[in-house]
Amino acid sequence: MTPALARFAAPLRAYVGGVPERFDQALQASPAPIDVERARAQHAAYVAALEAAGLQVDWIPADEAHPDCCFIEDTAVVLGGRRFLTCPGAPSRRGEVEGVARVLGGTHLDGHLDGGDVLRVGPWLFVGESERTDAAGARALAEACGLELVGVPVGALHLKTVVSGLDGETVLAAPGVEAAVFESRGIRCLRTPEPEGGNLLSLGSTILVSAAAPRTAELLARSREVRSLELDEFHRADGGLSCLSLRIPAAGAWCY
Ligand code: CIR
Repeated sequence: MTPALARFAAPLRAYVGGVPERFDQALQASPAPIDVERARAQHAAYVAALEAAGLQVDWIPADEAHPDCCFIEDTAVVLGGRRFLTCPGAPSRRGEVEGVARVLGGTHLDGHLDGGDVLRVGPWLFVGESERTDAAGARALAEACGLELVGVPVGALHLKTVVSGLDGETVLAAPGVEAAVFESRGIRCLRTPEPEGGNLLSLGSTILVSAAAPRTAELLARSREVRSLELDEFHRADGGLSCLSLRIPAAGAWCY
């Protein structure tokens, strides 16, 4: 099937990465102490929420050489029934890909790209022009999966730090994100009042929202079942809901 014709559907499966002992040495924009045991408890609740939403969860063991390895979304992209392995923008994270490749398989992409910068909506591949993703990485992925590349300037770590997909034609964006790039393509762009609300996970009838974004949860709870999760240990390492898993759609479908 032409990738652009795939339908939107909730993910069926997800890969998660174990939280390593050295997670307290993960990359951070602003240094803040991380409690690894508490992070593991928050991660367990996250996995339980994925399972409660009906996803089959498969684990990739923690890689003790790489403190950021639980942010598995950045190391691979699954699109159009194909699995792509990235070369993450941060040099210290590039070694994470080997462990993911052993379980997932897939094709290595040229250039640098973090999965957190990739948001597919219908026939478009929105890719954050962040400090982690370069033009070669974005182009390599778009060409390999046959989708139209739309570069999005990003003032955050990743595109999906501030924009998430809600359904097949709607995204939710944090303050400061230019809505025109989506709206000019017929994609509805809802606004969240909170920066932390920009990263959420839409899993069919359930939406996972960070407990750091209560107003976003309230807004979405008007029409969907919302679960709030405590993720502050991951927020301290600049991560959120999407980066902790790699979601796999059904054959012929795409998901967030
Ligand atoms: C990093 O700086 O790479 C990690 N500490 C956080 C990665 C978060 N990933 C994501 O939002 N997709």
